[in-house]
Order: sequence, then structure tokens, then C-alpha cells
Amino acid sequence: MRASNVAGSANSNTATVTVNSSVVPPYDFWKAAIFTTAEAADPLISGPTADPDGDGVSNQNEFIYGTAPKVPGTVPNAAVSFQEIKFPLISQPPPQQERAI
Ligand SMILES: [Ca+2]
Repeated sequence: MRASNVAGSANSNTATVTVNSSVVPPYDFWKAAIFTTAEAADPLISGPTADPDGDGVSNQNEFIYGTAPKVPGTVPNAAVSFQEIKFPLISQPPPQQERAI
């Protein structure tokens, strides 16, 4: 695998992808739109693991499913057990090395 960014590139058998963004995460946009300012400041109400409506679905899963975190009874049909990101594998020949003759 060859990983590249503006600083350069490197070959490796494995890679860890870290995405840094200066944009506010979508969960924070959703939280600001759904909860009052006081609720948004309280992680026990608006935090990702909180369940303010007591329906057994965490705010993070309410966010993922698009359900209402302050209205019980909008429980989704399935639970999210994992999230996965797939990248296409593009095979390239190894770089040629120059030899002195
Ligand atoms: Ca809930």
C-alpha cells in the first residue's frame, strides 16, 4: 500500500487512516439542532451515550437512525453493532530502484 499526503508518501503493508477535520463533527450539528443550549451543555442529556427519552436507544444511535432523541417510541428496527469504511485497493508495481553499474 502506498499512502500519500501533502507531506509526501510511503509504502507499507499496513496503514492507519486518521482523518482530521477542522469542520465541527456532524453529531455536534445534530445536537445543536435538537437540544436546547442548556441540554446541549449537559452530557447526561445530549451526550452520545445518553438516552434522555428512556427508550433504550442512545443519542448516537438516534442520530444515526434519524429518530427523535426526546420522543420515546421512535426505536429503530435494528441496532448498529459496528461501523465500517471500505477503501478500494489499487495495486501498483513496486518502485524501481536504480543501481550503479
Ligand atoms: Ca433514546
